[in-house]
Amino acid sequence: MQIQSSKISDHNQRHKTQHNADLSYIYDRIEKKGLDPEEILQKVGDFQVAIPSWALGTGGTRFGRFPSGGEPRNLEEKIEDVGLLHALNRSSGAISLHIPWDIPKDYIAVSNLAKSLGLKFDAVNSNTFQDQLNQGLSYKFGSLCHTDASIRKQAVDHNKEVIDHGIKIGSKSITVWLSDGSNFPGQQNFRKALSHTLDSLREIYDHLPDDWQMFVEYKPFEPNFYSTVIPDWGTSFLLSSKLGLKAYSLVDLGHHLPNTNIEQIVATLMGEHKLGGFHFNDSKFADDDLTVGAIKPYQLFLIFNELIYGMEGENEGDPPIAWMIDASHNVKDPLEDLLQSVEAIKLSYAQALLVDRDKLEETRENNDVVAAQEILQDAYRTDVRALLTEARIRNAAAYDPVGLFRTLKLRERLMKERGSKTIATGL
Ligand code: RM4
Ligand code: MN
Ligand code: MN
Repeated sequence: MQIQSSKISDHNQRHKTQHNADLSYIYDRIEKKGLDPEEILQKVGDFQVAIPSWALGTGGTRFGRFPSGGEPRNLEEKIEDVGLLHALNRSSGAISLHIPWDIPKDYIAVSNLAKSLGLKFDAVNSNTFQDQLNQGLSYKFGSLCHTDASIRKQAVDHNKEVIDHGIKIGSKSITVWLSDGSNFPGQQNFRKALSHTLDSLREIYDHLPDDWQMFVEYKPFEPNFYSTVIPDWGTSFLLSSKLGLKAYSLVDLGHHLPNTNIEQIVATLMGEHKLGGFHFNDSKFADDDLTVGAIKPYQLFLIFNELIYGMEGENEGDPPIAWMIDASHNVKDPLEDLLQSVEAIKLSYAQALLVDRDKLEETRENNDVVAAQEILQDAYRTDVRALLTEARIRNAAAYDPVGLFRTLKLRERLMKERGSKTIATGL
């Protein structure tokens, strides 16, 4: 299913007067700050966030799942869903596949479908946290870290296959997230587990084409609760440094214990030129996978403040960071939730672009704590929504993506087309 472009332009036309009034406010604010609104608009319009193929269906917890209908039944329909998002916001121009949940059957057909919707293929993801039907050996006690060399080999081979699938669709990176770890003290030899993991990752790394990157994701707990083999940014950094120039750390916002200073982690990794991937979500506790910006929008702004400091400074020559949403939608419509997440990411990005960096540095040099806070909060409290809207309108996307999704009854149409009992593969 696709949206007719006239539906979008009619919708935009209806909101034109209101939008123009809102836009003049923000243009004024930006100019008063001595910045160029057009330049900021361009950056905001260009910012693209990949959508994971596993976030298009309803997520669940171990207690249950409440699908709302019309979920994509196969990879093609997942790509079509991301196409809908991208048509509405022109900011979700990539999809990230999880293997084996989404193995393309016909690479050319899948590539052509994506291209026709303006989509690229982002990082491919391997899965050694579940046992698949017909799989020889079990990952119950780990994969790349396993005590048994034949299980490690099976997991390494799977990652190599994931790279091979990615090559065929034009991906340029693989994300490795491991659930490996232990549930009880004494269960695992920490040092052996880490060293097996490094050796296994080395074999996968050797399989990477020259123009590929590997992202090493970390997570402090779940599904293992006593220890995980790659629990934190430091361990991820250690591994990516040992692996080589094509390996980077990946920050998933939900993979931190409560109150961790994630912006500082971002600053440190960027200082080492080792931040390669980013998974956005929000949380109250840890890997809650909630809508981006739903709970801690100021933290997201502070993270963007560090990202921009790097991207517009010493990290300018680094490969672009792979931005992705990694969220789950237990009670919301997945597509509406994703639209909200993309909006929240771009709002924080735009607000952080408004920070007067020279002045901020000056206040820091002078240890003027109050003035430093004023500068950050002045940017954070600026209402930049009309700027995002303007960027969308210029890119032929919708004035109000969620509003139009509802007016056009897209979910109802998807339910009619696909049925109300469909369940997408994923978690
Ligand atoms: C993990 C992690 C990975 C994602 C899986 C589905 O918690 O965030 O990035 O691949 O979930
Ligand atoms: Mn993640
Ligand atoms: Mn996660």
